[in-house]
Amino acid sequence: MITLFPELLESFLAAGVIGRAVKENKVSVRLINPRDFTSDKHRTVDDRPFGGGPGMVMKAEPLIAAIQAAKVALPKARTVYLSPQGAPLKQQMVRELCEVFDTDGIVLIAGRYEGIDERVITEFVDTEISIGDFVLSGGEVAAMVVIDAVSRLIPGVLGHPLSAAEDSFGEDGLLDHPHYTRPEVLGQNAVPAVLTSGDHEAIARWRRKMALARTQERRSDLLAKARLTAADKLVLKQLNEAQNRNKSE
Ligand code: 9WO
Repeated sequence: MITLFPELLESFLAAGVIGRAVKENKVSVRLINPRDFTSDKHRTVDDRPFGGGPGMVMKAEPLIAAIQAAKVALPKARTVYLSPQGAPLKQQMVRELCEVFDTDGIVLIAGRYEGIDERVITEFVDTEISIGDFVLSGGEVAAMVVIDAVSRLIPGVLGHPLSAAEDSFGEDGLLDHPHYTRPEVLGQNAVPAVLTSGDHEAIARWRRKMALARTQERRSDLLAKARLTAADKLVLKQLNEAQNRNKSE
């Protein structure tokens, strides 16, 4: 990863499941600072924008030198630039990046200031990715999102091997169902009875129904692409009918 602030990544790469994956060499992240590829006295990595205007632009040469250093270690790597102008990140692309990471490696570029010189993008970037429609103060947090999402798909990184596939946006493209743990009664709220019934088929049906209901209520855009069984479609129809009954009351 190319960044002017490598220290931002250190606790992230040391903590939790990512930390363990790094320790066990399932994930390896090398941090390369363009400032280490400057040759002037002030180690300059930014400059004023051609055409004028406020703010600064990341200079091309130190950034290119940093990318080339990364490419010496990973000659076949995919170069990814994180910016609001990129293609929206989806779980499908995370799965693809996990494959690329495994076979060729990935060079992540985190920008700072108002952006990087456009010629670095045209000449060195293979894929420009956005994690959402907002502006950050730099690409590092977005790069951490990519590292996190990709790492948890690597075999053995998550404790429970089924979790990665079963979570929200697993294979079926639905939101996750609600989760509960002890105590069974919390203030006024008891855990849904089905979860303590011991009836594992009923539990699976309830969870699927909750996943469908939440996806329909909160993200109906996801339902169009979701992998739905005939039983799922029946559940959605029943949920709609129940909703319409409530409306007409
Ligand atoms: C600054 C800015 C100011 C006014 C209008 C638009 C603007 N865009 C930017 C901008 O992109 N600043 C960047 C800071 C330069 C590149 C790195 N930075 C960044 C990356 N901010 N937000 C991201 C980002 C990356 C991936 N997904 C969402 C946001």
